[in-house]
Amino acid sequence: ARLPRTLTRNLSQFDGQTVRLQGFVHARRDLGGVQFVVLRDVSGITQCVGSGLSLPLPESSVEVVGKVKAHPKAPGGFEVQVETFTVITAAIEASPLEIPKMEWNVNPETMLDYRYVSVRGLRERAALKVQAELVFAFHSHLREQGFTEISTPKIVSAGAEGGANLFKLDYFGEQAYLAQSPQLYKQIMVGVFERVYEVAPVYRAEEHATSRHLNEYLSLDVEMGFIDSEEDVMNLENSVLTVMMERLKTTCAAEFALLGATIPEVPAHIPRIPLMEARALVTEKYGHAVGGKDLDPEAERLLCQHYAETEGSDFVFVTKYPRAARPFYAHAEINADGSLSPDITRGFDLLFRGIEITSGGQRIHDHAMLMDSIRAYKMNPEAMTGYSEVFKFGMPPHGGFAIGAERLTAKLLGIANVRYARAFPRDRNRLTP
Ligand code: AMO
Repeated sequence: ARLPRTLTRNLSQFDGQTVRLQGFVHARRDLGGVQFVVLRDVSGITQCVGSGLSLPLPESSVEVVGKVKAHPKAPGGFEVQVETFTVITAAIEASPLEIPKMEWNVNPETMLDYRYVSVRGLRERAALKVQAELVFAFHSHLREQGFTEISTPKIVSAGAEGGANLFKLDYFGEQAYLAQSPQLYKQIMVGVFERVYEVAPVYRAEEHATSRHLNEYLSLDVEMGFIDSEEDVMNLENSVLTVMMERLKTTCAAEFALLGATIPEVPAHIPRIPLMEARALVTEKYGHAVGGKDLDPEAERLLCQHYAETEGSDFVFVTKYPRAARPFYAHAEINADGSLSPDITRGFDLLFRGIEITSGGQRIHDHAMLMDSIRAYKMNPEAMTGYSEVFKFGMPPHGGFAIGAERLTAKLLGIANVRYARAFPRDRNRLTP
């Protein structure tokens, strides 16, 4: 009978026994009398040693049957002494990139030009594995908390976040757009399931090339009904992040070791600071004059430095955003006397290791208030009826947030550009592969 396939990761359980491995030729060396093949499978790499082997080109897929032997110098501490070596599918030409030699900072454009093979690199796939585990934990914790997964349209008739960064699309002669966010639909779905989430790509026509912007990114969206305030939403994000980091500890230790990165501790209560205080702190402590109405990238970096140094936290919530820096659906701050603030909202951002990874907040749920806001933002109320009408039908107080998956992944692993936290990034100059 044919031996079952063994993953390279499990070799230590088979010391002295014969195993069957399948994978790709990661590297190879022919010393004449003896040949070495480093075999890469989904779980890691293993050195295989044989004699009289005719070695196929790197990246060929192969099968090795042989005996496992402890070998302190081999990756993983074991090697396989080849008995039979079978080429499953031979590579028909040399790979344009030498997979074992790749680094993110080596020739980045070439890496992306040949992304269909460069994603096979150990570091490259480690980032994608970490992201997959983050998404898994996001699903599992939210399901446990009574959330239902939804799927909202990515072809839409209007933008949710305003601004000019909408991709236009011809929809059978009608003007349509690619969704910037599931925002309006996730709010509507609170009326159905009360607690909802979505994991899906969204689209932003950002013209500029920065290390934090993609034109297509994975948005981890949450919306939750029957809240008291945005504090409930921040508490939920606090616990989601805790579960996500715990998941990484049990599933991605090797990936973090490979990249020399550390999994952060999520404080039981992530520090929270109102935006205006954050701006003042950065100016007073670091002498940085903050431009605009929000935090600029340098202010985000300095604020994170402050909380890392003073509270040992890699995370900080910036709360109570001014109206001028928030979209029309943001709920106004409710003053102590019950009146609504004209210029402060219940919107927040979450910063992590120097950059914004989340926006969120409480939303307007009162129909009249919503219509006022739509008009105040100079939006066309007629174009919004597919959304605004539902607020005539008992929408409860609600709020939510969205995490940019690539930003979180990149910051966790110390990857300098979000493009390398996505398998096939779309940026200003890149539509293939
Ligand atoms: P916002 O527009 O702030 O909020 O986006 C939420 C998060 O998405 C990530 N992000 C990006 N990542 C990569 N490339 C981009 N171009 C990009 N733009 C944004 C960031 C950001 O924090 N509807 C609200 C969310 C909500 O309130 O629920 C929204 O979309 O990590």
